[in-house]
Amino acid sequence: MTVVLYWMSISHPSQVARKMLDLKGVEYELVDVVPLNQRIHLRLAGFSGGTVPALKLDGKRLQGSRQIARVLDERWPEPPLFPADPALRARVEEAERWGEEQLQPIPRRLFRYGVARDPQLRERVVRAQRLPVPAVTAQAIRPALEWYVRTVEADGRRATEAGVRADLAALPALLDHVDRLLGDGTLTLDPPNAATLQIMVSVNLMARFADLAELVASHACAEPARELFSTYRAGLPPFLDPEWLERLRTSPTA
Ligand SMILES: N[C@@H](CCC(=O)N[C@@H](CS)C(=O)NCC(=O)O)C(=O)O
Repeated sequence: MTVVLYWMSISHPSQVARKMLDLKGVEYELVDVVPLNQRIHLRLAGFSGGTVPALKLDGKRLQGSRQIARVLDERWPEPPLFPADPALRARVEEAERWGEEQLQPIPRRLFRYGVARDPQLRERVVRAQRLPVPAVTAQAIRPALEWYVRTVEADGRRATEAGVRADLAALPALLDHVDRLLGDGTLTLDPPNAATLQIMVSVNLMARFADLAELVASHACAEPARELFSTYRAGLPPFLDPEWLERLRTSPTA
């Protein structure tokens, strides 16, 4: 049996896939995909899609954190990522889908907006990723970043100013929803289910963005998110317009 995870350490759905393998106690090989090279690298490795996480399992190729969750749970049932009770399972699956479609795109979009618009942030990220000749690389990747800025995510938004401002406006209510899912037991912590992992990784990443740290810390989900993904290091210094953040602080749901 061979298990190979194609991942990027900065990618939050990649962190979910790795965490699931670790929880199941599966031995696996890790392949680091260089950021912005996903499409080429994964096609060369025989995958049909161009995103991480991607998993080779006994010759089968799987992509997407939700698909990977299901296949791993079938193959290694303990500890379970989904509850056995059908009604409970439906709740967890719905929360997981919500986490992937509504929450997961937000930190990715803010990140893309920041690195596309802020040259200093871009160079800092390039250095942190140990890409060669950082100053030159930071310039060279601009066209690719512009392409990603225009990409429409599952929630219909792009990494433009309008998209990012819509994210900031939506975020307090989304984090309140995470707290409710924790409070009503949909998101379990011991063991964490697939929805917990899918959602908490995004909460964790947003807490590591200096601009959002205060907002996230004011929610109950901040603590379990930090504990679950304590080794995930992908922070960003402030890069958003302080005026937008001021509105976030004074918005009625914040
Ligand atoms: N919803 C997918 C998202 C995967 C995804 O978009 N991964 C990003 C990194 S966080 C990626 O590889 N993007 C490359 C691209 O879209 O070309 C999942 O949960 O696996």
